[in-house]
Amino acid sequence: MSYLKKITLAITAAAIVVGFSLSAQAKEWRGWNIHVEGYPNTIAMDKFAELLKEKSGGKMSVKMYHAGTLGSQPDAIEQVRAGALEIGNFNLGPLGPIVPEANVVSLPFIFKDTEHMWRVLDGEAGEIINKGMAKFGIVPLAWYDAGARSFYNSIKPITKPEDVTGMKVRVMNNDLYSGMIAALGGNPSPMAFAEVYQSLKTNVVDGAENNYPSYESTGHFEVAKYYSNSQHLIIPETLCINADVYNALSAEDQKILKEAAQESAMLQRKLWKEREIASKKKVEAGGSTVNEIADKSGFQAAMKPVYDKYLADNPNLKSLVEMIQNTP
Ligand code: GTR
Repeated sequence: MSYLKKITLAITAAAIVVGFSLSAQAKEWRGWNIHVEGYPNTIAMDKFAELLKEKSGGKMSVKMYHAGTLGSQPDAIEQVRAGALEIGNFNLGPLGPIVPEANVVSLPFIFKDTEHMWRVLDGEAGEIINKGMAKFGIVPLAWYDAGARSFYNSIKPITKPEDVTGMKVRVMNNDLYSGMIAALGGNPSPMAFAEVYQSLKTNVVDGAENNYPSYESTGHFEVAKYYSNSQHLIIPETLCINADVYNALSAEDQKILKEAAQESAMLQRKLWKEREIASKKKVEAGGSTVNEIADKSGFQAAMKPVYDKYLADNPNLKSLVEMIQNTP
């Protein structure tokens, strides 16, 4: 073989190898997260990215954008649905207005406690919620813990429903939450997470509601000192992917993806339990007054209009509500 022919062959072979590996290498996905460094979800999402790369031998990879740098949660949900972003860690609260099945978890007091929520999500009701999300372009991969949400404000401890009367309370964008505050006689103020600190500080709102880790990590405890353990909402969060991206993967890659997500969720749930305790300690040390509400029955009874509205809007989901209520 002539020298020239050898060179030509070598170049052709190299080009084939380069071309092959380029086509086999998928583009790097982008993942949205609202939480800051050190938050359980942030650590767990980074773990997910690491596991995904490792388990797929670099074939699947995702770069995480934390602290809401890619925009607000409602916007990010739309972006994942449209495929402008591939991965997200979403609270089911802001997903609810899009996916009626997923909105069931935003009915106040629907879960008895976090363990009850896991039993529901692992059962038939969880399947219905999953399918609901898939219909709207989002495939859930694993569930993250977000504890229970309680009220906090800058005026006084809340012990009974009437204490909320007249208060301006920030809620996430979801009519069920606005209905919940209105049912207690308060003024709901839907607003993005990133705006809450300033709004509390400047008394644009009197209060808000969230779990201990978010009350602490955002610094809300510095500007709204009364945290009242109403635990009116227990909302799970999903680590999820755009449906088209998911459906284009091989069965083997889908399995790897789910495994990485499940492992990250196990880590998140462990870190969550630790962070709940640490955050409570931190806000108390920072001067917050925490009060328990031994009898929540008044708050629960006041939620009837919220349930009535949800069922009137979604008569087909009555059985889902009952299924959750009847899950032991
Ligand atoms: C947090 C939750 C966020 C966001 C936030 C909020 O607990 O993890 O995804 O929903 O609450 O209140 O907007």
